[in-house]
Formats: sequence, C-alpha cells, structure tokens
Amino acid sequence: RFQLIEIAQAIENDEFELHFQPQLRMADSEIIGFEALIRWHHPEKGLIAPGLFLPAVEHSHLESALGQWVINHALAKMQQWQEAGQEIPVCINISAAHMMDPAFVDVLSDCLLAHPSVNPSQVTLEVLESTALEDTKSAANMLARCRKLGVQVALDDFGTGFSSMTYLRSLPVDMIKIDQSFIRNMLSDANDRAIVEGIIFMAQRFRHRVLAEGVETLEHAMALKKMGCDLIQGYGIARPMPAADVLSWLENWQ
Ligand code: G
Ligand code: G
Ligand code: MN
Ligand code: NA
Repeated sequence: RFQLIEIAQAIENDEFELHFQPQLRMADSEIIGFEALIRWHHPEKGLIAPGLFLPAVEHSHLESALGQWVINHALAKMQQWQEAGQEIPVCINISAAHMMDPAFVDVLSDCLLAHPSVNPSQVTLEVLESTALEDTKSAANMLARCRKLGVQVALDDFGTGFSSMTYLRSLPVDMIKIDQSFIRNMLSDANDRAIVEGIIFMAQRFRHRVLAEGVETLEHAMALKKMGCDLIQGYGIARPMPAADVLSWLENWQ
C-alpha cells in the first residue's frame, strides 16, 4: 500500500504515464477511439497498475491533482496525434469526486483552451457510478456543464453500481459502457446474457451509444453484434499500449 507522499512525489517526478486501449466499431471495422488508462512507472518497482495506487488517492487531496494530470496528458497526446495528421478520439476516466470538485468544469475548460488543435467532441469523460453522484441533480448539472464545453460523457462499468437505473434516468450521457463482469460469462450464463441484452435494449431506447468492455474472443464479439451492440473494447482487439505505439498500431490495423 502506497503512502500519499510517495504519490505526490511521483506526480512531481513525472513517473505516471497513460496507456491506450482501442475501441472497435464492428460494422465497418473502424477504430473509434482509445481509452486512456494510467500506469505508474516506479523507479524501483517497475510498472504499477492503477488498482494498486488509486485507492490510496481516493478521497485525498491528491485525487483532483492526479485526475487533472490525466486530463492534461491525454489532451497533450491528442494534440500530438492531431499534429501528426491523426484525429484520435480519447476516453478519459474521471473519478466522481474529481468531477464534483467545484473547480472541475473551469479547469477542464482551461485545459481544452490550452490544446486548441483538439476538437472537444473527440474527448469523452468516463464516469463511474458511485456514491459521489448520489445527488443526481448536482451530478446532472455538472455533466450538462461539461457537455456544453463540447465533450461527451460515458457511464463506465454500467450495471455494477447500486443506482444504475437512477443514473440512466437522470444523467445526461452519450454512451454506456457495459461492465466486463457481465460480458465475461455471457455465453454460458443465461442470467449474465439477460443483463447484457437488457442494458443494450435500454441504451437503445435512451438513444445512448453502448459499448461492451472486456471482449476477449470472437464468439463474444459476434454474440454482441447479434444483440445490437456494435462497439467493443477488450484484449480480443488489443491490450492497453504505450502512447508511443498507438500510431503504428493504427497503421497496421487499417
Ligand atoms: O488499466 P486497468 O485495467 O488496470 O485499470 C483498472 C481500473 O483503474 C479501472 O477500473 C479503470 O477505470 C481505473 N483507471 C485507469 N486509469 C484511470 C485514470 O486515469 N483515472 C481514474 N480515475 N481511473 C482510472
Ligand atoms: O473500469 P474500466 O472499464 O476503466 O477498466 C478498464 C480495465 O479493464 C483496464 O484496466 C483494462 O486493462 C482492463 N481490460 C480491458 N480489456 C480487458 C479484457 O478484455 N479482459 C480483461 N480481463 N481486462 C480488460
Ligand atoms: Mn473506463
Ligand atoms: Na469500465
């Protein structure tokens, strides 16, 4: 378990990096974007997954600072790719507490202004269902202000929270990401399959885009396509990769 002081130093020393995992639209085999996923390049311990350090940051004074580091770096990468002639949409994970920080929208707006070649419509904020959104009126208001800046919003890990239906009903979002825990066994588990079908049906009725996470096999992809979910992400397409690999990976894909 890491101490906050170590994480503060790591931000200072620029030890974090973003990896990027592609998202596929099956209908035309187009890569529609990448999800940015944070890693810590620890000088002694090597590459550390977010599950090992994000819990320490949660509810601390560093939550917004690290979240802001992620937004800055994701937009900086998008700007580099744009200048190399590639417009690549990026999904950025935002913790609910960070998003509900009163300064969030202004800081996001400044960050977009600081990266003028990035089209805000190519930026998606992924928010987790979480207790920080329980005041759905404030959360809806916050998301609406973000969307006014031109960015899109996705509900991440949909179905795993306690209030999925309330969020679906109350929050202005563009996309729903079906949590990988429902995808994993959906071919053998009729209950999981029913949940996946139900989420897809609801997303369509709400006119939200719907993306399945954790797609590892062709069988999963084909079943999802049949159910009406055309957007997928998972090891079956590619694992998250360093930013430096993204352009060459895309070239090989096309
Ligand atoms: O990349 P990996 O599968 O190890 O990610 C594990 C978890 O960490 C996921 O639930 C993901 O949403 C979360 N995560 C990854 N990167 C970020 C980030 O930049 N910000 C936040 N808030 N969460 C992240
Ligand atoms: O909570 P979130 O959806 O942001 O988490 C994404 C996490 O899931 C990342 O840590 C990523 O590495 C992981 N992941 C992405 N695709 C797959 C997959 O196909 N299988 C498994 N087991 N994990 C995946
Ligand atoms: Mn995510
Ligand atoms: Na997710």
